[in-house]
Amino acid sequence: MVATLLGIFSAFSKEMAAQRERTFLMVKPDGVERGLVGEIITRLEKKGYKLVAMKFMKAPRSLLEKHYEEHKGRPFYDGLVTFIGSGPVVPMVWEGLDVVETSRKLIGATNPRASDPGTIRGDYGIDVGRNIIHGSDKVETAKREIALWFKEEEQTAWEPSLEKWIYE
Ligand code: DAT
Ligand code: MG
Repeated sequence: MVATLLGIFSAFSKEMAAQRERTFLMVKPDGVERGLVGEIITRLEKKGYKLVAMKFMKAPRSLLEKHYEEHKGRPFYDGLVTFIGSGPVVPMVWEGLDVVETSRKLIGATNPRASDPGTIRGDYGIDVGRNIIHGSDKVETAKREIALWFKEEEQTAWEPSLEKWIYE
């Protein structure tokens, strides 16, 4: 009986762990210049998400063109790619239950003027072209973006000791 219950619990835990998807988040050059890297990481850590990978780098244009390929042809595309390549960025991979959708809520709407107060863009931004942070919009997009920015071996598997206080 106990063994059966443990078995069910273990299967359930594994299922929960499997649902802990990953997303790609990146502090943009304006966020770096404005000293918001620490604040942004703090918000994600305090929420309970797990940091899996992080870099500090100036991104080559070829990488940014791939990253933003869905926007190719839009009027803001060239300016966007040039701006994101103009200074250092902090690309990161974060993991957690429903992290893709929920981190987008923490980030706020694309236009910071339409972002709710309490969100990163709502608290720190004004202009759509200076909206501080990027976040993947879907699980599929996250997979593509993570693979674009990080090698498999740069994504660190670890079990934070606080997990049992974050997940039931
Ligand atoms: P998001 O970053 O919220 O996913 P998006 O994918 O539609 O938004 O656009 C990518 C980035 O391009 C966005 O963060 C800022 C810039 N951008 C979007 N729409 C814009 C516009 N109308 N004018 C200037 N920049 C824009
Ligand atoms: Mg987007």
